[in-house]
Amino acid sequence: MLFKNACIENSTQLQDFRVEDGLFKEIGNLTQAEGEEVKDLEGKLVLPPFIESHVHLDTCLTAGDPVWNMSGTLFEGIECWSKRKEKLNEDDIRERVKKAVQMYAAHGVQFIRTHVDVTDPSLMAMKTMVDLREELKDVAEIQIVAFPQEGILSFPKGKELLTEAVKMGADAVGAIPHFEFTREYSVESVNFAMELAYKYDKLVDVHCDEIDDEASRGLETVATRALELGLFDKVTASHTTAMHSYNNAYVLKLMRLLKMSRINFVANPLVNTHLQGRADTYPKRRGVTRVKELLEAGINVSFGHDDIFDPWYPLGNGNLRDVVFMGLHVCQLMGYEDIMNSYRFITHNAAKTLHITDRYGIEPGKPASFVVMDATDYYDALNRNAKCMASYMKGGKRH
Ligand code: 17E
Ligand code: FE2
Repeated sequence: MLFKNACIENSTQLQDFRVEDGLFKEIGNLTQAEGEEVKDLEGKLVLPPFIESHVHLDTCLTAGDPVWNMSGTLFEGIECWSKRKEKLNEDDIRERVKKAVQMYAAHGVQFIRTHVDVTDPSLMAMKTMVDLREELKDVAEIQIVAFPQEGILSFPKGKELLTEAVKMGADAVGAIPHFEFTREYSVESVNFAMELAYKYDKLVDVHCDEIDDEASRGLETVATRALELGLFDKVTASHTTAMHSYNNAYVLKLMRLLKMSRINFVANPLVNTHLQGRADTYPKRRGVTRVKELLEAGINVSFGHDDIFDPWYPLGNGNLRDVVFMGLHVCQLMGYEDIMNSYRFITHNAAKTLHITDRYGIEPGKPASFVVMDATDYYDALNRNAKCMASYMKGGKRH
């Protein structure tokens, strides 16, 4: 099939591309072969599919059930979730996850990395998500992080539950060092998670320093272990909001290690502008990590939604445009090129985070997965909150 007149990733000239056997065959100025089906895209923007690099699908669509998070803190969110967790059953998880994944799909998202809480002796959410990953594979490719929400060392049998979740088929191992009872537990939890990932050949994605405490230093341990174990870009540090509050002298030193470690970062601008700074009077910190500085240092950063309507975030509809929009404001990335290229936070940069670059991107030989936006370029798409007109996965139209 031949697609004509596409603005591929903000290209100034319109291009055509051919899809054959589910792959991009060629890109350029192409002529219709005999009997070939043609679709004229009339200058619309074509991007590789959007990628949600950080969300909690198991908690989605539970805001207010059984209680609302009144303080807006991470910690009250964890308490609210702990109450909701008692009521979890398979049907409940299935229904909510399917709904959330469909919401994402309608906005052109085809890849989702979800954290799944494994501080639950039944591992109900983990089991169900492993099934759903397979069931929903034609809607979105789901990656599962075994996430110890209430700690590895600070939760009964935390190590065993995390190990069991990895054996059940998690794609990545998580940790939450800033939530552990002590600094010693915090370091040990990161070591444990990363050695587990190394042993079972898994990716790593740590909820790292999601707190306004400038003394929260989980990140240096994550980066050091990524380097020493040779895990490098298989490792991601999510949130890292404490970095917003670190002193500049420490960041200067830290940057060297971060570059050497080659780890990825995920910022969650919607959720962390909401959750952070809650213990401040005025001025109130925004608490989003140092995105601009990380990018300038050549470090990969993607943006995630983190939550859709749950104890940590009471809004959200699966449209990653809103994540980018907030991220650009809060990180002060509002130059022309910054805005034009900002789709990269939810496409190419996120593909690096998910470690899927081998099968991602609009290039001959790669799976023909792409979205068509009702816009002339991404600046226009972002500004007008343009609709996703179509989403093709491996050559097939999904939406
Ligand atoms: N759990 C957590 O520890 N941090 C978050 N931002 C969310 C869940 C959403
Ligand atoms: Fe999160």
